[in-house]
Amino acid sequence: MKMIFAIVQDKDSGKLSNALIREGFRATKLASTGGFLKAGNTTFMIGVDDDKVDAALRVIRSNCQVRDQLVTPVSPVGGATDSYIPFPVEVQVGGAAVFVVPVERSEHY
Ligand code: 2BA
Repeated sequence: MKMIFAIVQDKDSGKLSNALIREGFRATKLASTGGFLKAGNTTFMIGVDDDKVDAALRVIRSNCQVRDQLVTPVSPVGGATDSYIPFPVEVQVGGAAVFVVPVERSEHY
């Protein structure tokens, strides 16, 4: 068995949730925050048998979109803030950051 951790944008979480249910996967959604953008995102925990991992990844892939997001850095690297003009930079977020982790044992009472 594997546990899939999929960090997705909030905008995709409803659609992904519905697709996982439709395809017969069980999932738990956690409200999370990206360390870099400090913006809300959603972490899905999806427990699956080994032979279902690829099918679950396909569902994630087809329901999560890559988006460009503008970020304004808080201060310049090096710390000289007197002449600093914040300049928005564009980063590409998602579709999903996915980690597949082995599960040693799973019990469900
Ligand atoms: P954030 O940490 O808020 O990152 C949002 C996006 O900012 C990232 O998109 C990436 O394009 C960019 N980014 C992140 N760290 C950066 C850095 N040090 N320098 C330049 N650009 C940077 P994604 O890679 O698609 O990640 C989306 C979210 O997935 C992340 O939100 C984070 O919550 C999670 N994530 C991504 N990689 C992870 C990892 N290795 N471990 C844990 N969580 C991860």
